[in-house]
Amino acid sequence: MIGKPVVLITGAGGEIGHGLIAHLADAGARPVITLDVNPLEPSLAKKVQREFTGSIMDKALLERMLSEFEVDTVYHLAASLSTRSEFTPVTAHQVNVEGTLNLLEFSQREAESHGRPVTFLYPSSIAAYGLPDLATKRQAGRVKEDDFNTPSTMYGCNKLYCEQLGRYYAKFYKQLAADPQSGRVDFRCVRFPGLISALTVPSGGTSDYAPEMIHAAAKGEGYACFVRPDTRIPFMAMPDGVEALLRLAAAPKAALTRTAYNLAAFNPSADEVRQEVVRAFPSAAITWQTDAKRQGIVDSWPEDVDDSAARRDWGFAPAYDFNKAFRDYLIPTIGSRYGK
Ligand code: AKB
Repeated sequence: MIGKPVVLITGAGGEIGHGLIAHLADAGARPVITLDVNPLEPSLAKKVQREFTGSIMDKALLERMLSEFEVDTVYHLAASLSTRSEFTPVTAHQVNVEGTLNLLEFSQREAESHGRPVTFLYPSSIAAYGLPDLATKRQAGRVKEDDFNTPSTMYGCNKLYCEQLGRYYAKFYKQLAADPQSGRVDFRCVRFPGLISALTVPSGGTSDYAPEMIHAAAKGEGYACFVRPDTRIPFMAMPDGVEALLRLAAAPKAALTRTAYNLAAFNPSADEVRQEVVRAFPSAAITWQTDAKRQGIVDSWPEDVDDSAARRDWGFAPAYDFNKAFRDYLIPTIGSRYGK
């Protein structure tokens, strides 16, 4: 198989992977190989050149992939999200940090053996922030990348550290060696807000209340929202998330002034999401049942982020604002998904 460079997507069966595989397959330019702990849905599997079912912790499997494929781009999407990670912090650290280290090392070795850099796309998160209290959150406004980097969750700590790990591989890897090997991994990272997909329902996250509310209403099911109505964090429609990854991957390296970029699109309160859902699905039965602990996590995330660096350096420009996301993406796509 060595010969034609391929794109590797880890965690390919997850929310972002769905959109990314479809996009890369439709573009047809690059063969895609995938790694996920679960087999891909048949509709996705037929779009990829080779599907590996296994763990990012399995070094023997990564070794096999290294020997069989020339990978020049990695989308490392596999992760344990914020709510799930709080129940099993050590496992979360293994998956989110050790797993990422395995993929960075895999990329370094791919780059060394093929003599050109591997572009490594990494989705970090607004969970990398930790605002100390609600008053600070409300005053902070659009938070910049380097402010409030004091996360309160295992997932947030993992994401923030892996941003630094990627920067280390890109700029300082083995800096004391006789023949330093940095720059082989071209690490590029976005800090995603909560993502809302019409095609998949997330699991294990804490921003999940918005997508869960929408999908429940589309299915005709009631939903008890686990955060207060005034809760506000940034969100983005999934097609903009996928487009951002592709655009950052394609950006000229010389244009990039950072390794980690904030992204933002819209930031409704939970009640504004409810109002929009009720407008689309008038029989939606949404109630409020605050889970104080999960609320504490969401309250530590910013109300909004400053994404001016992404807009300036690589032309990030989300197509969907709040109304358009509902009108042109979520409602038509979710409606047909559940036969409404
Ligand atoms: C989560 O809720 O854990 C994720 C995230 C904000 O990164 N959706």
